[in-house]
Amino acid sequence: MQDENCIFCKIAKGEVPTSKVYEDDTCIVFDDNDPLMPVHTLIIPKDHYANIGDGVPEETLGHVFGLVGKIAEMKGVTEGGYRVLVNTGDDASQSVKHLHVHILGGGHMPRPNDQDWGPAATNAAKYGYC
Ligand code: DGP
Repeated sequence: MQDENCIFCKIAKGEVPTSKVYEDDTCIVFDDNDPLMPVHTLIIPKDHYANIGDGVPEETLGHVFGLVGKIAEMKGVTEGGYRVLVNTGDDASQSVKHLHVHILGGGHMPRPNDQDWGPAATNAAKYGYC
């Protein structure tokens, strides 16, 4: 299951070079090309699913998330801690429509809060958005 126009499918097939961290039959793991943190790595299934809710088999989901700890260890962020993030759909600003799990670490990350979320935030009025 591939989408010929999908950049992550092209990475999975080896058609686009990337800084690969790990690969097995189900997944490929590579560093984000626009890192937000010193460690910013993406785990993707090789098969194309637009997002986490796109009928991904439980076995595949289990495999993807089962890799998180291993990759965090490989990237050296288990001691300091790390953030696992799955943007899903437009409201979450998902930019690549192929399921991917972000692993972010290598420094302190404040909690995202309503102030960062603009007019859609529950306390938008407090910050003068409405
Ligand atoms: P998201 O906003 O959750 O859809 O994150 C997509 C991420 O994918 C974003 O942080 C940048 C990264 N990305 C997009 N295209 C490429 C690429 O061609 N190579 C690599 N390594 N990362 C990419």
